[in-house]
Amino acid sequence: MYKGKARAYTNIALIKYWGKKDEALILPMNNSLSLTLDAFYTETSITFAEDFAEDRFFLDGIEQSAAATKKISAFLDMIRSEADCPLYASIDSRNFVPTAAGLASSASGLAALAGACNEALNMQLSVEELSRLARKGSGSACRSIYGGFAEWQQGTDDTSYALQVASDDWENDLSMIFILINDQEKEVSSRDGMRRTVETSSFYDGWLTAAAKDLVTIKQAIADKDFAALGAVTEANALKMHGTTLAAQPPFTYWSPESLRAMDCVRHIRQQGLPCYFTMDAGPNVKVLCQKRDEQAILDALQANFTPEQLVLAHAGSGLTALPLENDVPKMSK
Ligand code: 2P0
Repeated sequence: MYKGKARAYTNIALIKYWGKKDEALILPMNNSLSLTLDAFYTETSITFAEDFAEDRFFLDGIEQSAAATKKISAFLDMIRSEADCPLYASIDSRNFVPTAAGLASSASGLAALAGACNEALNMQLSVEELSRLARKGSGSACRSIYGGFAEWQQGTDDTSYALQVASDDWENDLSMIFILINDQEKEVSSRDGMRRTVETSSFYDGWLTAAAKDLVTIKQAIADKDFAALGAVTEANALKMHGTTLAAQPPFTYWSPESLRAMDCVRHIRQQGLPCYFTMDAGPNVKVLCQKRDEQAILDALQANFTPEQLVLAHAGSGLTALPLENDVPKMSK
């Protein structure tokens, strides 16, 4: 029996990953850049054992469906082959989220699973190798290997992984406030949404051109520690990503009326002189990027429009961490 445990924090892309050039390998159409956050994380333990007859996957203590387990098994098959381990596994994954707001993240989940396997099977992977492995489970997971800012470089199967973006710890001056809009299951999953957009959106070429330019702009903003430039390009990039969905066939959007209200609110607060900028992912929640020194004033302003339960404050989080095991179970020997 081999056992390992790891924790990974979720990340929010400031320059979005939106579209795959290879669905099976999870290779993206564009580079993306994210900030890892401390508010949401996943802890996963995995046990590989001789007497297991199949893989079993428990999320927050509840055994998951055959379909969900199959996805995890496909990921584990790749690891079993790389680590030369034929054993089935039991996975116990716990999502730590402040409310039941539908924010469980495949990024933290797959990064934590990659980390737990690395521990259990004593794979001794470098951070780049861990990032590459996590990518094959879920694209955005490759960025959660790192704390702070990370850039996922498109690459090929061997070279597509994230790297740390040096920032001289500037991320510790930043905050992100989540405005939780609803916890409904989304109508179009990010996987389906990306595919439909790549295949049918007449705005997609424009997205690719813009994302490449936005990446250059944001890296300069990080190097200069220029918050206004960072925020402006973050907000503009999210709007461009969401623009592509309106030109897809059939068209769709992740925005709800409440999302629009939140975006207006952020613009209004900014016009009042408090620098803050929004971003959105494949769902209706709005995330507000600001500087730590302004976070309380911005929270106060948001509280005029949203309930305290809807607002969750986050700061920069750390990278993938191996966790000690509860009892003394050996790792696989190298
Ligand atoms: C991102 N999103 O960069 C973008 C922005 C959603 C919008 O990465 O298919 O769960 O597993 O690679 O990583 C969400 O997609 O998708 C995502 P898969 P993933 O954060």
